Amino acid sequence: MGHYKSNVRDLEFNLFEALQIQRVLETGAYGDLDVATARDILDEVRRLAEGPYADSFADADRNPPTFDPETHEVTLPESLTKSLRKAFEGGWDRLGLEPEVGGTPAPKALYWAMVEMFLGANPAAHVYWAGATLANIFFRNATPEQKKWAVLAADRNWGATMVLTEPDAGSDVGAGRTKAIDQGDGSWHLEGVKRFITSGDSGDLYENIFHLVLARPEGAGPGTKGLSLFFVPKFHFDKTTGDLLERNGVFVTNVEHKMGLKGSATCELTFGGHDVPAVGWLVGDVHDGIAQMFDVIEYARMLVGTKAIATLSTGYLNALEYAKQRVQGSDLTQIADKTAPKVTIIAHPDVRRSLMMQKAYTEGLRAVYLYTAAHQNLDLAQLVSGADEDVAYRVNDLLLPVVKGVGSERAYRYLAESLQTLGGSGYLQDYPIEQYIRDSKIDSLYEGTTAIQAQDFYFRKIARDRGVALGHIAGQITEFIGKESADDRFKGDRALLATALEDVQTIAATLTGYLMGAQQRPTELYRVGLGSVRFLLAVGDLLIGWQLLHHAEIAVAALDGQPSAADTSFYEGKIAVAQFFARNVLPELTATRAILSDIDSAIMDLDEAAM
Ligand code: ST9
Ligand code: FAD
Repeated sequence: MGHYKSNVRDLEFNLFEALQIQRVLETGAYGDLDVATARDILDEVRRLAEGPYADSFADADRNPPTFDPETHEVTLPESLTKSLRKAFEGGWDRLGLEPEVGGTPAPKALYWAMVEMFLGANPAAHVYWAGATLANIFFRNATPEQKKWAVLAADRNWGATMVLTEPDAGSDVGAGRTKAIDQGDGSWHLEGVKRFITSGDSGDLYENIFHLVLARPEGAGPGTKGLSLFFVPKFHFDKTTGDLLERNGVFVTNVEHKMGLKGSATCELTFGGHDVPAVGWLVGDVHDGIAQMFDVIEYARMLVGTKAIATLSTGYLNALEYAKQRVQGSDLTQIADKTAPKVTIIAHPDVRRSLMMQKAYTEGLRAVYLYTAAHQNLDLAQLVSGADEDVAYRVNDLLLPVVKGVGSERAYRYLAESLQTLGGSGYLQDYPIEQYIRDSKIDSLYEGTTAIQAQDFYFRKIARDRGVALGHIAGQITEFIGKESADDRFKGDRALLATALEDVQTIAATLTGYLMGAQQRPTELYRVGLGSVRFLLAVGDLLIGWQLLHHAEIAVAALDGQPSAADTSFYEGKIAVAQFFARNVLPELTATRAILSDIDSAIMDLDEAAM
C-alpha cells in the first residue's frame, strides 16, 4: 500500500449528490462526457494516483533534484520522472482545456476533483504539469501568430513556468525590476534576476520550456501596471514546426534547499546575464501584463488551495486508520480500574475530537472548493446557486482567497493534529504525515501569503465588489436556513448557522466602518489590516458549517432509501460531522465578532524596540 489515501466516495457525493453535475452532463454541453464516463475518470485517476503516481512521493523528498552550476542543468530524480510520464500517458493534463490545445471539455468541478487526487498523491510532481494548462492560458491571451506557438507547445508537451518574483519583489510584485528592451522587430530582450521559480528547469522531462515572465519595458511606469507579460522559451524554435533551434539566454543560476516539497525544483532564473540575450515576445502584443498574469495566478491559487485540502484529506485518513488499530490505555469511564481491557485509541474522547476536527475541515473545505469550481462554469453555477454569468464570475473571485487562504491555513493546522493522532510514530519518516506537513507549509506562502489573500478578500472581493458576491452567498445561506422542508433534527444547528452568518455580516460591516473612517483618520486602515485574516478564517468557517449542514440534509434523505452498509456509515458520518462542527466551531465566530467590533490597534503605536 502506498501512502496516499483518496476519498472517491466523498468526491462522488459532492459531484453527483450535492452539486448534481449529471444534470449539466445530460444536456450534452460537454460532448460525450456522461455520468458513467465521469465516474470512470475518477476511478482511473484514483488507481493511478494511489499507485504509480504516488510511488515517487518519498523518494523525491529524500533525493531531490540536483543542480550543476557549470551547465545550469537541473536533474530530476528518476522516480519522479517515471511517475510523471505515467500520468502524461493517460493525457490527464488535457481534461477541461480548449480543444485547440488538445483539450476535452469537462465541468471544472470534475476537473478539480481529479486534480485533488493527483495533488494529494504527489504534490511535488504535480507542479511540473504546468505546460498544457499554461499553454491554454497563453492561447487565450495570444495574438493569432502566438496562438500557433501555444498549440505547438501543447502538442509537443513543453513545460512552463510563471515568473513574477524577484529578490526585492515578493508580495509586492510591482517592485519588480527585470526590464524589457524593445528590439523593434517584435521581439524584446529581458534583463534581470527572478527568484523562487517553480520548475524553472526540469531536466529531460520536457524538450523545451516556455516561461511567462513579468518585466518592465524601458520607460514604463512604476508598480504592477507598468509590467508587461513576455513569452520566453528556453530554446528558440521553428515557429511552424516547433523544432528546436539555439539556446535562449535564460538560465537557472541556483536551486533552493527547502523545508518540504523538495521534489519540486525552485529555481533562480537569470535573464540575459550570460552573453546570450534572453529573447521574449510581448503576450497578445499588448501592455497588460498584470491582468494577463492574473489569469495564471487565479488558476494557481485554486491549485494551491486544492493541494492543501488534498493533503489534509490523506493526512486525516492515515490518522483514522492508525487510530482504529493502535491499542493504548483503557476506556475513560474505567480509568480507575487497572485491570480494565485496553482499547484502540479511537475510543478516547480527545482522539475522537481531533479526528472529527480533521474530518470537518477536510470534507468542509472539499465542499467549498468544489462549490467554487461549480461557479467556474455558467451552466453549473446557474444550477447550483442561480447565479447569472456576472454573479458566477464574482462568486468565483470571492471564493478563491477562501480556497487558497483558508484551505492552506486549516490544512497545516489540522495536519498537525493528524500527526498528533499517531503519537511519537507520527514524527517518524516511517509514516507520511511529517512529509505532508513539510510539503503543505508552502501553501500559505506562495501564490500570495495568507495576509495577501485576506486583503484581496476584503478590499477587492468585498469592498470593491460592493458586497455583490458576498450578498449572493449570504442569500444562499439564508435560504438554506429558512427551508421549510429541512429536517427538524437540525433545528438547533441551523440556528447556530444563522448566528454565524449574522456574526460574519457584522464583522464585514465593522471592517467597512473602519475603511470609511480611514477617509478622516488614515490609521483606521490598520484596524482592517489587523482583522482581515481573522475575518477570512471566519468566513471559511461559516461556509464550511453551511456546506456540511447542507450535506447532512442530503444524507438524511439518502438514509431513507436503505443504502448499503458502507453508504449508511458514510451518510451517518455526514450528519455527525455537520452537527459536531456547528456545535463546536461555529459559536467561536461570536467571539471573533466581539474582538473585531472595536479592535485594539495599540500595537501599531508600539515602538519596534518593545516588540
Ligand atoms: C507563485 C507560484 O507563487 C507558486 C507555485 C505554482 C505552481 C505552478 C503552477 C502552475 C500551474 C500548474 C498547473 C498544473 C496542471 C494540472 C493538470 C491537471 C491534471 N484577481 O490591487 P492592485 C490585478 S507565483 C484578478 O492595485 P498592486 C488587476 O489587473 C507568484 N486580478 O495591486 C489589478 O488591476 P485593477 C505569486 C487582480 O498593489 C492589478 O492587478 N505571487 C487581482 O499593484 C493591480 O491591482 C503573488 O501571488 C485578483 N485577485 O499589487 C503575489 N488582484 O485593479 C501576491 C490584483 O485595475 N501579491 N489584480 O483591476 C499580490 O497578489 C498583491 O496583492 C499584488 C499587489 C501584487 C496584486
Ligand atoms: P514577503 O513578501 O517578503 O513577505 C514576508 C511576510 O510579510 C509575509 O508574512 C507576508 O504575508 C508579509 N507581508 C508582505 N507584504 C505585506 C503586506 N502588504 N501586508 C501584510 N503583510 C505583508 N514566485 C514566482 O513568481 N513563480 C513561482 O513559480 C514561485 N514558486 C515558488 C515556490 C516556492 C517553494 C517558494 C518559497 C516561493 C515561490 N514563489 C514563486 C514566490 C512566492 O510567490 C513568494 O515567496 C510569495 O509571494 C511571498 O513573497 P516573499 O517570499 O518575498 O515574502
